[in-house]
This record gives sequence, structure tokens and C-alpha cells, in this order.
Amino acid sequence: MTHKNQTLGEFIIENQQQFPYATGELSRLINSIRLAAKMVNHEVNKAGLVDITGTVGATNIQGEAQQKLDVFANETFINTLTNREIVCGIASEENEDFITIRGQQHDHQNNYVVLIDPLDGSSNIDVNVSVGTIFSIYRRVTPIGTAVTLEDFLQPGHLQVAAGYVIYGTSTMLVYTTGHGVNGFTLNPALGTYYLSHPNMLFPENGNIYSINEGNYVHFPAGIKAYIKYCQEEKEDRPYTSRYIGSLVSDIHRNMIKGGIYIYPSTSTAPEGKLRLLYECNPMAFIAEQAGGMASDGNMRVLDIRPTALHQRTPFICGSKNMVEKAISFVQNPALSKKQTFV
Ligand code: AHM
Ligand code: MG
Repeated sequence: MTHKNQTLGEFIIENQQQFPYATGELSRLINSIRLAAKMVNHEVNKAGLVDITGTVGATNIQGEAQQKLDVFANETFINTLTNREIVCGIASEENEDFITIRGQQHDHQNNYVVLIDPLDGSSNIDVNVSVGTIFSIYRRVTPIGTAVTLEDFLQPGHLQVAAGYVIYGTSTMLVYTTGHGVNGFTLNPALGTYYLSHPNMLFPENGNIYSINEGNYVHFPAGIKAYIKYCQEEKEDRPYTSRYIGSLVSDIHRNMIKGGIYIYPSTSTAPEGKLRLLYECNPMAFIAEQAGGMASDGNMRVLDIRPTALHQRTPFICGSKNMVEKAISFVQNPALSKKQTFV
């Protein structure tokens, strides 16, 4: 049960017993993410004021220029999580290999691994557009007392015990799930406290927003091209509205509230798409499903994909259930697209 003015701290304590391994560890883990997010928020909000934007000259393992705030966010989340006796390993978009955390008091006694994209959409920072943090949490599969291995990180998304995102937008919000629905908390910057502002978030079953980088149209598979034309057709409740921020967290957040679909498909130049399975798509897919939405790679449920590499990519179709099902039907049935009259 939620009540007015409930803080994130109170909510975590109140709902702790819902969690099957109710030792309080997961609560402490979410707490540390909440703290790191506040620190990153503080820095992101200063981005236009101080000389903190711009690249540091390094490129991350994806070959992209790293922004200073990417580095700051990465270090903040890693340090905050490392300093508590909860996490045995962290994988980040910004680090080629996973980080092993031995723990201060006992060797490798911690239960959880965290996968994180510390600052997603960071190319938007210099133009004052919303960015986000995405996180995914699993219980380790290797025995306590031993160092984590890659196996602990390469778990299918349906085994996530919690996932969430922070959106540094017009206000800062932390949205997360532990498998019992999705709840959103808004930061009151004056008090530094998150309040439950969006209890039990649900994707509308239908929507009228489609979000895709249409500049890549010529590179899209036939089914995706056909679905785009379907969205633009003047029929029933269409044409839909096109909205694309280019910041995954913001695009999904808006679509979850208003009803819509987000697509980053495979392209002729990037057959696996752009987005990373483990710390972008899986957490968003877990949230989407918990909110009554759906996430697919076009052929299968994202949460059932068996990961084989830390930084692997996947095509991603995520959003309102009926819209995702429709998009999948176009992807899987090229004949359907031939029946259409679109060019
Ligand atoms: P990033 O991890 O380098 O920030 O890239 C991920 C971002 C997503 O937030 C966004 O949805 C997508 O890349 C946009 O890509 P594009 O510019 O190709 O449309
Ligand atoms: Mg990213």
C-alpha cells in the first residue's frame, strides 16, 4: 500500500518482504543506486554552468567518444556500489571487462552483480537534452566465496531480480522494479529526497506514438519499413505521432506514460542493431513487462535471449503490448508488407 508523501526510503522498507531473499541486501543495493544517482544528478544539472562538458579524449570500448560526465557517472556508480558489502561484481558500458569486488571483510561473500549503463544518451548532454542511467541486478550463479566469473553476468534477462533507470530530465526520477510492478519516484532537489510520484506504472495497451530513428530508413529490414508506413497510414486511429529523443530512457519513459512503441531495429550496416542487451535492453524489457508492456527482438522475447558476450547488441522493439505485437507481425511476415501499398 502506498500513501501520500511516501519517500523512496520508506517504500523500500515497506516492500522489502515481497522479495524472496528478504535479507535487506537488495534494499541496500537500491539505496546505494539512489545515492549515486543523486550525485550524478547534481553534476548533470551543472553541465551548462561549468566547464565539465566535452570529451576527455578517450574512447570507450564501443569506439565512441567518452564525455566527462560519462566518466564521472561511471566512477560514481562503481565507487558507491563497491563501498558497500552487497555487490560481488559490476559490468558497465564504459568498461571492457567486468569488475570483481572482493569485499572488505570477507572474500567474495556478496550475492549480487550489477550491470549498468551509467549515462545513456550522453551525446545529448551538450545540448541540454535528458539523459539517463540504466541498471540491471542479478543474483550470482557461482558459489559464494569465489570470485565472480563471466557466467554471473551472462544470465538471461528473465532472471533479473531488479532493474531500473534514472532519468535526468525536467525533473529527476528513479523508476524501478523488483518483479512486483513498476514504481517511479521524483527527486525533490531542495530536500534531496525521492518521493513516490508514479505508483504502479503501466504501459497503456495501445498508444499512438512511434519512436525510431527514421534517418536510417534505407537501412531497415522490409518489415520495419512496412510497419513505419503502417504507423503513417491514414486509417482508424492513425497516423501516429512520431517522437524520437535519441535517449533511450527518455523515449521509453514517455511512451510508458503516454502509450507508444520504441524501435531500434537491425540495419544493413548494424545487423544486431545498436543497443546493448545486458545493460540497456534487458532492464528496459523487465520494466516494460512489469508495466504490462512487451519487449522483443522481432523474433523472440528479449528476456529469453541467452547472452554470450558482455557488450552484445540486439534489435529492440519495446512498448505498448498491442503496438509491439503489430510491429512483430510485420517483421515476421514480409508477405504482409508486400500486401501493403506503401513505397
Ligand atoms: P549510448 O549508450 O552511446 O548513449 O547510445 C545509446 C543511445 C540510446 O539512448 C538511444 O536510444 C540511441 O542510442 C540513439 O541512437 P541513434 O542516434 O543511432 O538513433
Ligand atoms: Mg548506452
